[in-house]
Amino acid sequence: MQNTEQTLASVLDEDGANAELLSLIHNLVDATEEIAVCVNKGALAGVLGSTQNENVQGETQKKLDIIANQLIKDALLSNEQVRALASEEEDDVVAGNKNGKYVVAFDPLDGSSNIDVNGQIGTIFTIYPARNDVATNSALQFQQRGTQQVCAGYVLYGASTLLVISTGGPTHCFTLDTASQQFLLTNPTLSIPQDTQEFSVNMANQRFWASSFQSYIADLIAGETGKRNKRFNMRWNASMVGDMHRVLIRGGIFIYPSDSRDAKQPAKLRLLYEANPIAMLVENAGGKAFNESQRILDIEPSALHQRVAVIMGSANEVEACLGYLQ
Ligand code: P6P
Repeated sequence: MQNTEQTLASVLDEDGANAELLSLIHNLVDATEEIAVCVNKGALAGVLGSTQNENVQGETQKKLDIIANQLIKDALLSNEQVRALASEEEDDVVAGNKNGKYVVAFDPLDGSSNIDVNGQIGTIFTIYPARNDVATNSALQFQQRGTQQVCAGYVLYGASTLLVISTGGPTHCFTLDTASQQFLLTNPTLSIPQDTQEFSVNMANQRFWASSFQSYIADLIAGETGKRNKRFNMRWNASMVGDMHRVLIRGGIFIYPSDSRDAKQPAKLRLLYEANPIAMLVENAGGKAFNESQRILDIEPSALHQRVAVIMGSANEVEACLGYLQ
């Protein structure tokens, strides 16, 4: 049984993480502590605002996107166990050590539109075993189902800096103790309530959704006056890490459905470094994580930056939503 205030190394060691994986996680987490310092300084560190560059996603890069990406890349490439890395901010895979045992993908700063307004932002990461049947820097290193992840986690930068992580066992939550600069265990086993009265969706896209999904949301809004017979509340932080942390702590359903705004790109969130790692954390906390037809962790990836619809959170509410779509 893990106790609060245990260190990250001690908890993950008890979960069975080997020394190489632990060393990799430590390098990654150390980089997020440096990012937390930049985030906390904000304007005083000159890290707010945008650059003139666009990333592979076609999004304008914020200064902090680039800083966070570079800090994590440097930390990972210093570890001999990293075969390759992939980032939301990098067009292609970056080669590491050809004998490394693991590959790492990350969204260095999820929720970037919140940076300049002091909103919720976070780093999402995922670790897979390296593939020996493809080249070190091949995108095929990451063409693995989410069920193959050996570690998934996020760091949420906010009033407290939190690390939520799983290496296959329970989903743990750690809080950064700024005095010792260590993440200390504050919730050994996150557990998502099976039912909820709180949904999370960007209502501004309502007219672009499929009619079946519009019906589902309409029934949530109808509350006790409609077929759901209970009142619902809504939250939307424009940061998957922020919204999903709330779901992991008190339940809820978070949805980014496909929509008709861009026929070439009906979904928004990225499978590799957003949906899959969060789906692992959700399932290991007793929740469910689907796209509009299948379990996210079972999706066979086809492209490095592919996007996917996301329906995740309280198991019974995810099932209720899927009932409208199928
Ligand atoms: P919208 C952030 O850009 C992100 O990838 C997720 O973190 C967040 O849930 C979503 O996009 C917000 O999208 O369309 O509401 O700005």
